[in-house]
Amino acid sequence: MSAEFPQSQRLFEQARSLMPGGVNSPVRAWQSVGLNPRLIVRGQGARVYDADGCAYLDYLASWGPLILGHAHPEVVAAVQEAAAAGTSFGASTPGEVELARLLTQAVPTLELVRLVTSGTEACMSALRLARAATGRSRLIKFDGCYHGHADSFLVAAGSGVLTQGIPGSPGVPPEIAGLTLSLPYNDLEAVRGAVQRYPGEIAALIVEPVAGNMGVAPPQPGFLQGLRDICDAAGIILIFDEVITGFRVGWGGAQALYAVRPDLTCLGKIIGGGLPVGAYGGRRDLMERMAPSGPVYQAGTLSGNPVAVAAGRATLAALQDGKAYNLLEERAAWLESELTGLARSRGLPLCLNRVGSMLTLFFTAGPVHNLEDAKKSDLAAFTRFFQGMLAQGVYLPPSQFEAWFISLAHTEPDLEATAAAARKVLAG
Ligand code: HOZ
Repeated sequence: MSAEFPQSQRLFEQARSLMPGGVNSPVRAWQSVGLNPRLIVRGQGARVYDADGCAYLDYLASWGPLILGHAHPEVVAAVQEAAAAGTSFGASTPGEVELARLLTQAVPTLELVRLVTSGTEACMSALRLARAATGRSRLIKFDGCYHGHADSFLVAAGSGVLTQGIPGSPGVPPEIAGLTLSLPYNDLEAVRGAVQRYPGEIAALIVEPVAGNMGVAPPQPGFLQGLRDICDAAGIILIFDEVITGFRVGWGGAQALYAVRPDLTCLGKIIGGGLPVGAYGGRRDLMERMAPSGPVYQAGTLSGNPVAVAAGRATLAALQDGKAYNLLEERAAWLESELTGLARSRGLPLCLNRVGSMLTLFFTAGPVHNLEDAKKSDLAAFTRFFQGMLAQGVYLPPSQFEAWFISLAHTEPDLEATAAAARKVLAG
């Protein structure tokens, strides 16, 4: 590690002696970008500050939740007020009812919703419900999509699993992994083939309606509706994992943007405003199978935690006025056109995929429609870019296979500074 960052160095050395790899989630270790991580002590607006006092324009946004930026005053005030009234009761609170109301109004397919504490829990629970409702065991997912770290999903998964080059995970029994069929994203023929191969055996199909964990790969026209049609014909429960896209690509999520109705939806990230909240919900007849209305069990001491729920409500309130998504679109489109213009003028083999305020600059000429395409990226070139941008004060996700997130706190001058940094780094 560079001696220029002595505090991060000292703290990370301590961390390594205390936690596996020095981190509490593998993607934070920066292993694939040839550096040790900077430890972050503070965030404000579009910036984070490391332990050595350096400021960075932040496009990680805590991996997606911080659509308002760091320490947004209304979120901070809501958290302070909720914490002062008691941090956890293990009993129902009015705030949970309000968040559930907001979610069900914003996402009409959520006829009933259950709050949990993470996206992993949301996806794991939705899958259990689909298996219970259908009496079937198999699952279809897509290569490079990531639905949290529950056993059934760690098959050809994206995000940190992909970044680390681990195809699955030791500890997942082969009997469980064998029930998961992982197929190429955006390939309806592959889905039809799998459904024909296992008639009456597939409980659920789970998809990120905009893939974000192999880097951003938008659904091709007709892909999501095609999945809906296949699931309808075969009695398969269609689950949209909107943990990233929910309230990111628009109010109502990707299902509103693409006008396709899943049976179940998983949420997380933005709905907790930077605190731990997940949710799953959907068709009433399915959700009523969950305990205590029905026999399918799922529970949590901190589910619907009052402080986390307060952060989520404050975040959604700030997004609700309709202007927020126009502004995000405008700013993200500007950055896209600067970066693609730069690539074109320099003749660089780059491909930028963007949906709303989530984007990835792939170091390949593209197009990138699926994991195989994403893997054509020049990872050494990405690493040089990541390191160069960091040196220019721009903090990107430390992997080619992740999404950058633009927040409402990113001002026009911030984006201009980002484009200027990219110009400099790509020229070098
Ligand atoms: N979904 C996040 C990355 N794409 C997960 C972050 C983590 O694993 O810590």
